[in-house]
Amino acid sequence: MDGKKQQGLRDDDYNAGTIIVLKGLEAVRKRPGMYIGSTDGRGLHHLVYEIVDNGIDEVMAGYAKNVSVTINEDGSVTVSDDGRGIPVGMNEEEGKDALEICLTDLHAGGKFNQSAYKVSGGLHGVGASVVNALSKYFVATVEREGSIYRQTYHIGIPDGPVEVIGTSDKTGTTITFYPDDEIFETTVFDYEELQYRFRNQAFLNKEATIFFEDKRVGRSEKFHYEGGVSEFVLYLNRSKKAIHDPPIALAGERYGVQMDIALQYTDGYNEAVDSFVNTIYTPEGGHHLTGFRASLTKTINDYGKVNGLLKDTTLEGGDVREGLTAIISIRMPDPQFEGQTKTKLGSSIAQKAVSSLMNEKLAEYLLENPAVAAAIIKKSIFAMETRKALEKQKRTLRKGALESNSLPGKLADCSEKDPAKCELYIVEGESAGGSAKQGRDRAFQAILPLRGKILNVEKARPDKVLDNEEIRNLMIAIGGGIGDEFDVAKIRYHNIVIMTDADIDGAHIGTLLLTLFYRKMKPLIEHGHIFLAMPPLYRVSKGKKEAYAYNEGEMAKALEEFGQGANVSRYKGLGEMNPQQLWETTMDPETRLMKRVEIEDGMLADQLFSILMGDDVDPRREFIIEHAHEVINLDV
Ligand code: 0RA
Repeated sequence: MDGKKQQGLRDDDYNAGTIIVLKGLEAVRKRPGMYIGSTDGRGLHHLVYEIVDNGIDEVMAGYAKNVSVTINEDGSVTVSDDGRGIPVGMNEEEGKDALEICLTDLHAGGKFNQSAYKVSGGLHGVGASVVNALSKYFVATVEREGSIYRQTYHIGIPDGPVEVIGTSDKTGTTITFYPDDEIFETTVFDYEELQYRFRNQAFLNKEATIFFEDKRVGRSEKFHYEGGVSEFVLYLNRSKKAIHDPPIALAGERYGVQMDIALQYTDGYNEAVDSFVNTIYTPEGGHHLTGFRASLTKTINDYGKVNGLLKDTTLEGGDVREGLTAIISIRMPDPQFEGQTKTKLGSSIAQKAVSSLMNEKLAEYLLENPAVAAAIIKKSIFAMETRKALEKQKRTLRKGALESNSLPGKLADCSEKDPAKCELYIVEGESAGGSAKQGRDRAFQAILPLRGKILNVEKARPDKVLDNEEIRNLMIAIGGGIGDEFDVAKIRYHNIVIMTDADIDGAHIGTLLLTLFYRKMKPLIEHGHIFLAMPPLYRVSKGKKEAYAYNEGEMAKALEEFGQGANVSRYKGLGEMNPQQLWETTMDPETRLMKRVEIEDGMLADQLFSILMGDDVDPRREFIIEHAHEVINLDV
């Protein structure tokens, strides 16, 4: 540790406890990724979530009602709650104020706060001390026991002892922090990102009111939803047509697990079932989701059989989940997480609890609401019939394709056979397709030109999807099948590149393709096989000198380099490039730019596709143009 990092420490502070704390802070600053995931924008926003989660914990424990978050004009963030206030007062054992211990000792959180259903300290919950260590400046203010206490820190090290700065008859905690720009790639907070998180948290904690203000732009809003998870489901269905209203709400406690479940069927074909444990999103599911699914299938089948609505048929899980939007929110002590991203609930008691509650309460609901029950069963039977029609269609197609061993006529395949080395370019338009065929390296690059726009699968009945020739060609060329049984191990290309014009139609075609991949071949995206080609936007030239620019900055730089008399032309479409240019700028692995499509948040991606593609696409063009960047990257 250098001298600067020890600022604010007096010699007599330098006891064994201090050394441990300094070691801890040093570890956090050395490997911030270990504590907050990353040091990019994501990690930056994580700092806010850590602090807000502490406030939400106070709400969940029944001590607070309000949490307010402000992005200050100088870019710092202030989080305030009206909970009990972080404990203050000398801790004899450690020889330090409890407040200081809470905010500097990595392991202090749990020692002081024993609340049962904690968010913080849970999955990624690393506590306020990590935020402190990664902040160039951090101020904690506590109102408690009649006084206002304050302590300030630099990179986690106290500037001095806890001070009393006034009196107060309230309780609560206020923290302001300035993320350290030596640690983070960016320190600029994104309003939409924070807004999305706070809104979800408010839906999941109906007792909480979250105030959010951005002083940089003078924008503010309040999140408070008395309706809790039911209101969450209504919100998720805001651009869809529900077949019953209000949502079905099931709540209760079993085996020490508190459950809040809401479900509503729509006339669409997608399933949007999202689950949470102690308000932590569990995109990988786990035992709570398993219990939900099993009980939903069983309860609906039982009801249908007993009431003569289902004769000699059994509905499958997928049939009863078609068009379903649901939120499963459970709270339990000490949940265990597993899975690739540690977002899968591994506590098996949750399955017992959820299925027990559902078996009882959903059956009861169906009995009391026969019209809704009949509508759900009718919809599920229809889903079963379309599923069977689709299976038959796939069998015929497979037989046909296998027997003739034929790939689509329009596909210009590559000679390489190892999928890991192969690339498929999906190209907008026959003419750009022609250029790509001439310009490509045929050893490993295949070209599939698309004629016009593919079907919007968001709106289409599942058994109509394969009636679309372009989608059939795509499916056969890619080779992994489509829908539930899509098998990523069978794909013929590991890089699948969408190459469209940089205009409105191009953005639209790109979005239609992404919708197809997201809804019908999701593992392609999850395994990182989908890319967007990034053709240059400009060509800068002077005499024989020329350069391609992929953005405005590069264009300006080239202009400066070439000096007076340089020309700029804007590429509007792929068709403006000859095969050689297309290869050099967009297809040559040595020089091209590509973006990998990633799903950061499945729940958000679902909303994005349902809103963008759910209704007539035309009125949404403007939205697509405005948000082309986010839409295409799926990481709004
Ligand atoms: C430890 C113990 C107690 C409360 C808290 C921590 C606490 C931490 C934060 C962080 C942000 N807001 C917070 N509010 C409370 C319980 C103290 C008691 O028993 O009075």
